[in-house]
Amino acid sequence: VAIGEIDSTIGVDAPAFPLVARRMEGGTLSITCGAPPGVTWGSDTFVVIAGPCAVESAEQTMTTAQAVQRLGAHCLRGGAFKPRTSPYSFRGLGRQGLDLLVRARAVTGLPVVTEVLNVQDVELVAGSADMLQIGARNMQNHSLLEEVGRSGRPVLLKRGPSATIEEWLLSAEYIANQGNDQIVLCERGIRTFETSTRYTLDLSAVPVVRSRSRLPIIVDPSHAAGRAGLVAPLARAALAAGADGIMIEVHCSPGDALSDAEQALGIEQFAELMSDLVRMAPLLGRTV
Ligand SMILES: [Mn+2]
Repeated sequence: VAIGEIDSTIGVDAPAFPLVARRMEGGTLSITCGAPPGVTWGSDTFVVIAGPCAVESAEQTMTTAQAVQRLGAHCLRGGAFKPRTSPYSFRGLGRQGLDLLVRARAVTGLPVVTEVLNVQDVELVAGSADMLQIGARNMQNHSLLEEVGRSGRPVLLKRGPSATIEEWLLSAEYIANQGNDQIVLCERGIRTFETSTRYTLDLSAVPVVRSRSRLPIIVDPSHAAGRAGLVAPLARAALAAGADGIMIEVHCSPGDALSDAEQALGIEQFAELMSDLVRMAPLLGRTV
């Protein structure tokens, strides 16, 4: 079975989530972000989004952005507004962080993917970002989903760590229901009994979503694994499983990262991963 080909259950989910369900015809939706020609998911390209967990400074953002661009990443990630488990952790630079991302885009040409945390910031973040990320904690924040739906910007919708695939697709339906079907799904690990990884990466979500939804799906191995040493094998597995891309945390100096330091790849590690992906992709009918 070729990548993107689907089984005979095709179309059965249409009543539950008619706008995002897999249809009899049409295949996977193409979702594009950035200035034309832009970056497209749902094509032969295995799209790599890379960058720091958080925007911390001008130098850290620019150095990391230029490095991932040089190594072949397609989009830049970086959090300006950070949801943190503890209110005392670094919570991002806010507006100033958005400005740094815009400067990094101007220099590298990479479209910017960044998280929006609440309804009142959607307009502000949409003014800077090429793609709005809905984080795992907000997957069922329905007023936020509707607001990004109305924004018209492409949306990266992460799976909640305790959400079923069906609940995730229903959340996507909330966005599409506002007239915006420019949605890319992102598997980022689910909560299980296993403690040796931060979360358990549910790679089966890739073929399951492929069979049930017409939206592209990518994988975030960084937050699932929680440790840098596990990121590359899981990223390679995502490509092999048929994902449309990955999102990877990369930092110019991982030991100094203000958030998610344990899982950030250094520039050298990211270079090795990109080289692996470039060599693997043609076997799977993809290019990186
Ligand atoms: Mn992070």
